[in-house]
Amino acid sequence: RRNLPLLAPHEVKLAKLLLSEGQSHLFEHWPEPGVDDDKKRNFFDQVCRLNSSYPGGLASYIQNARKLLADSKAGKNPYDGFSPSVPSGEVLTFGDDNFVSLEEAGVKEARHAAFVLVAGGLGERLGYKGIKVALPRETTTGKCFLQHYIESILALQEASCKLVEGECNTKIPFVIMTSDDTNALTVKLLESNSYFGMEPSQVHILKQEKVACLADNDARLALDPNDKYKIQTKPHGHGDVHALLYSSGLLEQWKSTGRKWVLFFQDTNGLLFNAIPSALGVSATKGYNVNSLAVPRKAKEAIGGITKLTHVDGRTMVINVEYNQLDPLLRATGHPDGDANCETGYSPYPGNINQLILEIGPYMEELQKTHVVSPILVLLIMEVVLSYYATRYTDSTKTAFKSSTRLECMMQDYPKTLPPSAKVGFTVMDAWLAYAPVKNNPEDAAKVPKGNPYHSATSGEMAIYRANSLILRKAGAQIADPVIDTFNGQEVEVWPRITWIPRWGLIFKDVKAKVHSNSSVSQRSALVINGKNITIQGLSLDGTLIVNAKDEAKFNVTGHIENKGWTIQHVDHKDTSEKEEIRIRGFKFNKVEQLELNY
Ligand code: UGB
Repeated sequence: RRNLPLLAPHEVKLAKLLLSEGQSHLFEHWPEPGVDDDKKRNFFDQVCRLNSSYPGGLASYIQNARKLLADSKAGKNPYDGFSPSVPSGEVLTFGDDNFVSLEEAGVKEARHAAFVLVAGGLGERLGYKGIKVALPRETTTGKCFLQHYIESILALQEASCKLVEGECNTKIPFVIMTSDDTNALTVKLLESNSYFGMEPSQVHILKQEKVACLADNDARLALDPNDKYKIQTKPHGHGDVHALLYSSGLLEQWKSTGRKWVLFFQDTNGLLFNAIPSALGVSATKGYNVNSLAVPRKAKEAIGGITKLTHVDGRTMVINVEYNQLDPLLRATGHPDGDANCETGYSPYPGNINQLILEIGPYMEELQKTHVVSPILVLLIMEVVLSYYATRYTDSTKTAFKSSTRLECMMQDYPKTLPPSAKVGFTVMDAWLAYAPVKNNPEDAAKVPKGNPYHSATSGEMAIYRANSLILRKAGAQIADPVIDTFNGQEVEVWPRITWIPRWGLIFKDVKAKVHSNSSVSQRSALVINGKNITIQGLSLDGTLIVNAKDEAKFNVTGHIENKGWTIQHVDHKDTSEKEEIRIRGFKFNKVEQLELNY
């Protein structure tokens, strides 16, 4: 009180709140009134924001934190009473009849969907300075992730609308959750590129707020190391998306206009839209309230494992167990090898790729119910696990943290709030088709155990070429085998650099209809298909070919095309003369010669 300047009534209230929650240390270093008064007022502005952005306010945040930190210190197992077993789900095989009919069912449903991209994360593991959605998905065309996502949603919208008799004006809503770390750059990227062809009214930005960091087990708030009048803050995890969708009114609006599905996805998976149509088809045909996408998982891979948990009282749930918790859980429940591969060479627990499809009706009802009972219940249920995830101690006494911690919540924990009657399922697809995130920096990627995926910019781009080559092969074309090369210390397969716009090859049936088996592409080739109605018949490509056809223009690519093409040049990740987005992938193209056809 001695050090406080004259405060407004709401500031007095906040000061009292902090003091009653054991936070007097925040004021201890404050000089007498008259000194730094502006900074002190700014401090209260920040406290006010932190107080209003967390359900139940700061007091609730601090109390939750204290409880979770005590549990963590006591080594309480978040899965106490549960034993894990391998769940059963839908396992799809790319290109077979079941897959093709699920894709068609998914496209039909797409006009009733809304897409939600969680893109508030800092990308600490990648260490890239910009926002991750602005990174090129591949550098043959240089199109960024966000452009690819938007073009994919628009292609789905167009294809889905075509299936409706009469007029269809559906505009699939697209939500991007940002944070203070990503918001301005995301908005700028959209605005400076005319929303990549999407109508601006289709795009909704929801910004998540950060939460206060915690300095010790008493949940004393941490001060910013660079500013003693500021509380240090960090993102609260992707789980914020549920509360934001609910409180923004978007869910209500979607439900009242007949939308049926919400699809959540992450910032840098360039293969994701290969999996969306069939997975949505699974949700629709199986009537799943929740459908998580999964891929075969290598033991110890940094993706969560989808696990069936059975409680001693008989309750069961199918849920993601985060990658750092699966091993201890297995060891504690009679599996001495912990998180290990089985005879297939993979972990028996499918890997969660954090692509969720929720049925809007039950989702909305659940959030409404939980909101009415207690606005913080959803968060609480989801946060229980996360204090374990975020807190690292300096030693076994568990008194000091390696760095300040905070509560976090994860979007895939949503099913934990559901009653046992909910229809929760998952769909497994091949990783080559569905999952190639860009999460790890070159140094860390190079240390990944041999055989496990790198999840780097290098592997993320090479995975696109591999997937597209394999899809064309399945469609009958002769695509040359890859060569093995090493970039930034990572050994990868280098397939022909084949890319296409989503309108060209949204589902396998489209690709099959446009590619004839008498076509071939050599390993050193690059092929860019940039037009909806381009067909490939009798093409023999050995070099670089870019085909552009406007709008609905029909164009058949044929004949033998040979040129010097684009060679691949190695780039060292430490070579600062190259742009960061090139350095992190470890290669660039030397565009020696190409043929560009415009129609
Ligand atoms: N994100 C936010 O929008 N806000 C935040 O506060 C934090 C993140 P990471 P993570 O698919 O490989 C997840 O950091 O959390 C966004 C799953 O939990 O890339 O380590 C962020 O922008 C895990 O089970 O991943 O691990 C990004 O788009 C596993 O499935 C997304 O959230 C793993 O992803 C994910 O953030 C995976």
